[in-house]
Parts: sequence; C-alpha cells; structure tokens
Amino acid sequence: MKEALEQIRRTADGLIAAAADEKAVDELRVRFLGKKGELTGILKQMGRLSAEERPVIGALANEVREGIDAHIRARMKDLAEAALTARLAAETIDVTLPGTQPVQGGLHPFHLVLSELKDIFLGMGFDVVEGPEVELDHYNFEMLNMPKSHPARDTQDTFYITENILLRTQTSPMQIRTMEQKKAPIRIIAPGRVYRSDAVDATHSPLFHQIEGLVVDEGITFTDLKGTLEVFIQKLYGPETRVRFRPHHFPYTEPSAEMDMSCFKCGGKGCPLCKGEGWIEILGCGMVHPKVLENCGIDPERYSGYAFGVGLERITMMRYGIDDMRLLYENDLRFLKQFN
Ligand code: 2NM
Repeated sequence: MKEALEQIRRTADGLIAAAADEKAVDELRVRFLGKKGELTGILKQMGRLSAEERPVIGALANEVREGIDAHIRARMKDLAEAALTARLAAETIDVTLPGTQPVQGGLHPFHLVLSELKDIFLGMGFDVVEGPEVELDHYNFEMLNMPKSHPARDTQDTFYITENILLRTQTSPMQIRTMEQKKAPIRIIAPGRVYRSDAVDATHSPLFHQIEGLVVDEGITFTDLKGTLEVFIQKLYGPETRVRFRPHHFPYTEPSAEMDMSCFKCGGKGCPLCKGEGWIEILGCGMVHPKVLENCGIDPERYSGYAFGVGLERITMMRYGIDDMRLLYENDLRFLKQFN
C-alpha cells in the first residue's frame, strides 16, 4: 500500500507539471483527490491494515494528499500568471503606429467664391445683409416698379405660396427693405438663394444664388458704378481683366446695362468658351430708378444710387472652369474634393 501511495504521488507530480492549462490541472484534481479519486480509493482499503501499519500509512496518505494539493495550487497559480502575461503581450498597444486620419471636410466652391466676393466688397465699405426667401409680392415686385401686369410676375416663372406671398426671384427685396429702414447713405450687398420656375439643365436650376449690390448717397453717378464693378471683377479674375457696358433694360434701374468681362480663357482674342466674342456676359446693373427710391421714402431729387445683380453660379463656374451647373448641386465628393 505504501508503494501504491508513492506511485500515485509520482504519477500525479509528473502529470501536474506537464498539464498545459488550468482546465487540465482541474481534471487531475478530480482524478487524484476527488471523492471517487485514486487517493480516496486507497484510503478505503485502510480497514484491511494491521493496527501498527494503519497510523503509518494514514500519515503517508495525508502527506501525499497535501503534497499533490500544494502542487496543484502552485501549478494553477503559474498557469494563471502565464495566461495573464500572454494576454498583456497580445493586447499591447503600439503607440508609435500612425493614427487613423479623420476625413477632412472642405468648403463648397460657392462658399469659396462668396467669401472672396464678400471680402472684396467689405474692403470697399459695403455691409452684408440677408433676409427672407419667402417674400411678399410687395417687396419682390411692387416696390421694384413691376406692377401687376409685369411679365416677370407670371406664375410660369415665379413660385407663388399664396396670391401675395412667393419665393423671392431675386435678392432685391432686401435692397428695398434696407432703403425703407435706413434711407441714405447705403452701401450693401445682399447674397442668398433665389427661386424661379425653371427646368434643370446645364445652365438652369429652380433654386440658384444671387448677389445684389446697392449704393445710395448724394452725388452717386454711373461712373461710381463702373469703377466699383471694374475693381470687383479685377480682384476676382485678375488685374488684366477688362470690362465693357452694353445698354439693357430693367424695370428698377434707369439707365440699365449689362456688363461683360474680357474672356478669362483667351484674354479677349476669341475662343470656343466665349464663342469667338472675346467677351463674357457677367452681370446686370444700373442707376436705381427714381420711382424705386421714392417708393422707399428717399428723395430722388437729393439722392441717387446704383445697383447690380450677379449670379453666384455663373461667377463660380467661370472662376473654376466648371462647364455644367448641376455639378455644383450634386455634392459628388469626387467633384468637391478638387477645391480643397
Ligand atoms: C440686377 C440688375 C440691376 C437691382 C436693383 C435693385 C434696387 F432694389 F435697388 F432697385 N436691387 N438690385 C438690380 C439692378 C439687380 O440684377 C441683375
């Protein structure tokens, strides 16, 4: 029996030392120390021993049990430590690895050109005013010398909400509101969204953007208009750019004109972009009609003013050589990424 106990001790020690993980060690605990284990099996046979042998074998059996138990605990501890060390090694963070670059956004070409344009006019002493896109017929048409019979008021061209409320077709209602409130002197630009009932194509959209300018003071003449707009275009497109004015008609200005700029592509020689003309139409302008000043409570005998309107789509497309306006609305990242 003594030999059997020694045998159990040797076998157990060998197996415990070789166990690969905590689960294997636990299985050995059951096999050697459990209720139906090998050691218990030996102890059950103690009854057969003589009175002299029993305490000796009993003591040895206890020693073997404690030895195996201590060995199991020590092995468990080692395996747990090894597992933790392995896990820490596997989960180590390499702080020297390059980080993930967050996707960098950028400004829409409209915003880039509008900021430049605002800077130019702020530099010349203009203020920027903004106002409602849903307007009264009164401000959008009536006050601008476009009576009920005027063709621009056709429901074919204008989005009406009710008979008297509509989506503004230009930003001039803001010029009217400003003249009504501030009288004179005034130097403002009014940028913003405007709406017309147009079908979408390469040069039209029912929603587009306009910037209108207005100057009202004593002694303002057409030369002020010409000088200011020439400086504006040269700051936006380069100092070599030339401008010319052609007579035109608007109900709210008299005289009225359209301004062309020398083609930024060929410099005025004539090319496919300017259709061989050397000139590109860029904006509408004129001296504020005396009736419009009067409508706003400004005395046209004392004050005069000039106004202009320019399409943000048009100047943005020319600034960057964009040939289809739809690109500006589709928000395709492959397009937008080219501006940052
Ligand atoms: C344009 C062309 C010419 C214009 C006129 C006014 C106001 F309110 F003073 F009468 N605001 N904007 C104007 C003049 C707008 O857009 C092509």
